[in-house]
This record gives sequence, structure tokens and C-alpha cells, in this order.
Amino acid sequence: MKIFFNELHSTHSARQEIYRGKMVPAFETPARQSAIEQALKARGLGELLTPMQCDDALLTRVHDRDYLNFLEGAWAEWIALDPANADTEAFPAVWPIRTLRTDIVPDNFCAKLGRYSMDSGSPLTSGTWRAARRGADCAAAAARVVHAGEPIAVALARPPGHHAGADFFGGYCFINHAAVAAQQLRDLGAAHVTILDVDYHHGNGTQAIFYERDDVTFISIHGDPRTEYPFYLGHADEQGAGAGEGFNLNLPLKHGSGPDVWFEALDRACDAIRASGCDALVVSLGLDTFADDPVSSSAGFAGFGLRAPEFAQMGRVLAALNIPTVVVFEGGYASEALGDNFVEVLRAWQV
Ligand code: Q9C
Ligand code: ZN
Repeated sequence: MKIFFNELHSTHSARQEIYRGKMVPAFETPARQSAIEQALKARGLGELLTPMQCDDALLTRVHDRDYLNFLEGAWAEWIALDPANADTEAFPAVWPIRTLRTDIVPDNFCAKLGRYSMDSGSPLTSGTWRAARRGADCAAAAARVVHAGEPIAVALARPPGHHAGADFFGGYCFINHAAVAAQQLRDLGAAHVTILDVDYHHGNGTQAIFYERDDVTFISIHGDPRTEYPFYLGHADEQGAGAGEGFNLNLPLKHGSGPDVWFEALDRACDAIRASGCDALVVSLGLDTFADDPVSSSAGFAGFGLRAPEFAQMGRVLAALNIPTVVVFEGGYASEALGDNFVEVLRAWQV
């Protein structure tokens, strides 16, 4: 099994994030990917490879050119505001919601930061662009080998991607790797690609990117947005629009739902995947459905209460679909358990 890992991931390393008005230690850390790399090596699972660079043209089929330019230059602009910013992380504090205009991109950097983001919990750092851009390379490389005949390939990258939309970052995500993988598969000739997002949080960015398209189906199982991040998307009535009508399926579950409820939703998702007739599957694999995940935890319950045996079962159910699959790492913040849980999912493809 080929696993394309982001060797530049730790260039994106934030110390802190804003949560409920306070600075708290960042949850999205380099330790997350390192833990998985270590576990893969220790268990002898897969072949860790660095990817070739993917074309910018692939990225601009997923993201807006002006957003990519903004991300690439953001750190230099942040430092230009004040050289002392070099020791900080950049956080937006103002956003163009409702009645405010997004068609004119302001010159002011803080205003741009808000124009291109959805929350203040996603620190932008000196290495964010380099790390996120390299993540796209991993996703594209995994898609290419699956197109060439591998039954499975993995993009092991951070920061994650599924909250990032065509022109905004948020939820720790900057470049949408799952969307890049799906688009790469389409460009290589896959007639239909389906994305299954099993991160605890709804993949709002991925959904939005493909919402009006009939060539990519988006299916997501996630915490009910009425109580869970990203709050403003992920409801069951979002079924796609225009040509994309019928190509979006959300399966929101109440916070506190356990493995039985989650696996019922997975069965529904699998029915929809089969019905989509896709030539390839992209799995946005977030491991924050884990019973001890610190980010999805509230009121004494975390994720969907999944543990190693359930992650193994998830892998078996997905592998049994027997569809060429690109697995993309998304969220999951219990670093010490990420390695085991990741390996448990992937083991199913390794016969
Ligand atoms: N207690 C992904 O899993 N809220 N993003 C953090 C901390 C934001 C999660 C609250 C959660 C974003 C890719
Ligand atoms: Zn998540």
C-alpha cells in the first residue's frame, strides 16, 4: 500500500489557537502526523513515499486563484504589518458576513484574512502555505496511483483539508486535499468520483466545492451541526443544487451517538456509495470520532465513542466495497492513539 506522506508538515506548527475567547494550546500539532508515521513503520504497514509536485492547474480547479495567492503571500504580509509578528500566529478578527461585500477584496491584510477565512480557531503560521501546498501533492499522488490500478493509496498529510472551501480556510484546514484527490481522479478519466467523509465534523469545504456538480458525490457522517462545528452546514436537507441536485448526502448524528448508531449511518452511506456507481472513492478519514478525542469532546462524551475495534470494523466495511480508494487523513487529535487507530482502519486493505 502506497502512503504519500507530507515531509514538510511540521513547517505548519502553531503554538496556540483561540477557543471561546482564550488562547489555548493548539490541538492541530505536528505530533499528530508523526505518531501515525511511527505506527505505520512499527507495524510494517504500507510504503512511505514522498510525492511528486502536482500542477497548480489542478489546485485552481478546486480553489480560487486569488485565494491561493493570498495564502502563499499571507505570512509575508503579516510580518510587513509589524516585524514582531514573526513570533506570533495570524488570526482573523473580522468577517464579511451577510450585507457586507466580498466582491471587492480589501488591501488591508487583517481584512483580507477575514475575507478568506471562516473562524478564528485556525492559526496561520510561517510554514502554513508550504505545508498545505505539499499536502495537495500527497493527495494528487495518491489519486494518480489509484487511477493506475492500486486498490488503495493514502495521503498522510497535515494540516487537514475538509473545512477549506474554494476561497477560505477554517477548522485547521487550508487546502482541501480530498477535493484535490477527487479532481485529480476526474481529470485522469474517472467518470464519477464519490467522497465519503467520516471525520467527526461535517466537511463543509468539500461539500461546497462540489455542491453544484454531478460528477462528484459527497457523503458525510458527522456530529449534528446544530451543536457541533462547523455549525452552519451539514444538515440533512442539503442534497446538492443545480446539476448537483441529488449528489450530496449528509447524515448528521446527535452528539452522544455511539458506535451502533454510527455504523447504521455507515451502512446508509455504503448504499449511497454503491448507488453512485463511482469509479473511485475518496475517504476523508478523520479520527476524531474516537472515544477519547479532545476536540470532539463535550459533556463527557467524545466523537461517536469509536475505539480500535470499531476503527478496524470501519476499515473492513470500506474495503468490502471493493472500489479503488484514496484515503486522506483529516482530523483526530488524540495524538497518542492516532497511530493505532489509523493502522486499524488501513489493515483491512492489507490481505
Ligand atoms: N475544543 C477538523 O477536525 N473547533 N477540524 C475547535 C476546540 C474547531 C476541527 C474547538 C474544530 C475543527 C479537521
Ligand atoms: Zn474533525
